[in-house]
Amino acid sequence: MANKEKFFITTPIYYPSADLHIGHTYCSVAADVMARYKRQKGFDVMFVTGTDEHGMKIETAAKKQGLEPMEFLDKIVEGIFDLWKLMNISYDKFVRTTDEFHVKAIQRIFKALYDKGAIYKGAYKGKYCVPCESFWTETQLVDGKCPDCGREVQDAEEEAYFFKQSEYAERVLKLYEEQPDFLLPRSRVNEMVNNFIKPGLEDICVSRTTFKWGVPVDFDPGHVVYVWVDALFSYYTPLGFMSNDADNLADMGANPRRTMNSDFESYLPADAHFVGKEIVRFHSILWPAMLWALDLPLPKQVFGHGWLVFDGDKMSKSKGNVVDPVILAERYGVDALRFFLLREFPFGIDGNFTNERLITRINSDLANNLGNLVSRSLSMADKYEVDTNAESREQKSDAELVALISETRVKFEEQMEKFAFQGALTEVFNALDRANKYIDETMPWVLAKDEAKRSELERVINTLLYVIDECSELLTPFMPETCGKIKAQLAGGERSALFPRIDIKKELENLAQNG
Ligand code: ME8
Repeated sequence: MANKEKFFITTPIYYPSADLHIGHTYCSVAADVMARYKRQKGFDVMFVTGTDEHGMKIETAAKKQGLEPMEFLDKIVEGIFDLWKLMNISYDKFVRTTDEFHVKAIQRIFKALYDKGAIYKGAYKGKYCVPCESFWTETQLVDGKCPDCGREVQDAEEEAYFFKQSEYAERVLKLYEEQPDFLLPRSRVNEMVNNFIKPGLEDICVSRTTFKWGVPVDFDPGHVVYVWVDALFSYYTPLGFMSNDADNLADMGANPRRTMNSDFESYLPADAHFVGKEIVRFHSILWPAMLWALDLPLPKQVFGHGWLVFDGDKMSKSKGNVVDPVILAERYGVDALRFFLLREFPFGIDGNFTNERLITRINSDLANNLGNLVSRSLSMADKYEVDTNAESREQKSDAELVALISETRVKFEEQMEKFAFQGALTEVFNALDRANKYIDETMPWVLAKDEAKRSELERVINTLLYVIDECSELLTPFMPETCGKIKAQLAGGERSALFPRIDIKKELENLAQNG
């Protein structure tokens, strides 16, 4: 274990202000696929996710329901555990920012930044967007509203601590220049430079006194730490960063992935942070600056993915136009949903979610292409009693398809390393397509009628099983359960259809009737 190459990946820690929707699921599925892919390649993977539980937004949401914040949070977080279990999200650590070890670590981090002179006390005057938990200056507002979400902002003035973000403008620019892959897709770099750095990077207010639901600044009672400082360091605190053994013994609940070990700091820094495009600025400006202030190495990559939109509008808990992943997973299967999310939408740009697209994709790729290939090939192997011993499969296979598979594997990995999930899946499905055509071309049912063609028949069937086996290995990170079933069927297990074809017309009518 000690000598294995490490891979540390994170999702954003989600606001548990309401149940999570398909947009959050999208990011967690992507990170999970990457984590599974790296594990499959032999990496020692650390996959961190969690919940961002402080701030005015949570305080307000709890109050609305007449609950104490913690009561409110526990219920929603329980639902998030269930959602990730349902979706097969193989995270290694789940951090809640209300965890005692995290709170203590954040207090130490805040003090360390203060002691180093990176944080100073001043007075804050400006605008605040409650849903985004973001401060804005007048000049940053768009038509007087929050530039991120377009909602109303409110006046805010208070004594506050500031982080000297302004000092890092040059260094951030140099980072983007010297490490062109630090922030992906590359177009996000221009957004950061033009919207935030060129207009003048300002110091950022990192404490509040107007509400209490946050990590208290222990050396200045009355102040709580700004949620983004609290949240960004939550990537590192569950690995023991700025923690100590006493904190580690803190009760982290019944979830086994919420315990701490001692050598986790060796995973730092992160290899990849997957984040939605609207929070790229925190990850590619504030986060590097705070890490520099503490003389810590930077994450290797930040990937700002697009939004899933519904009828052109961003899904959002507060707008109420959300798609529930639990309903979709129960109706169509977890793997079908996982697959659809990454096959249908290029990870770096927005994608329009519709039920029609989901069903069409399941039918075309999973039922017709993959599912048909597996069932046709296995039933022919059974019917014609072909010896399909896995060890000899490759030698007995058609050279053209063996070469195609090795090319597919190379291209697949190139795409995966760039987090281009759609591109990676396209490679695999092109190969599956080719295998389906190969059946039509070779016509095994004709070969089976002629004893003289027996070895040809065996070659064809072996080739098909070889392609299925190899493609299912590549698809495993995307569809772990389905690929497990394919492996079992290839090994002689019981035959069953993987993805039944959906009657799209009827299904859309059903959905329209049932909302
Ligand atoms: O921003 N499509 O939390 P959050 C795609 N707590 N992604 C979406 C989406 C959609 N429709 N809606 C939301 C926060 N997301 C902070 C993060 S990290 C240190 C702190 C994504 O619950 C969104 O883009 O509002 C973001 O990356 C993530 O869900 C969490 O959003």
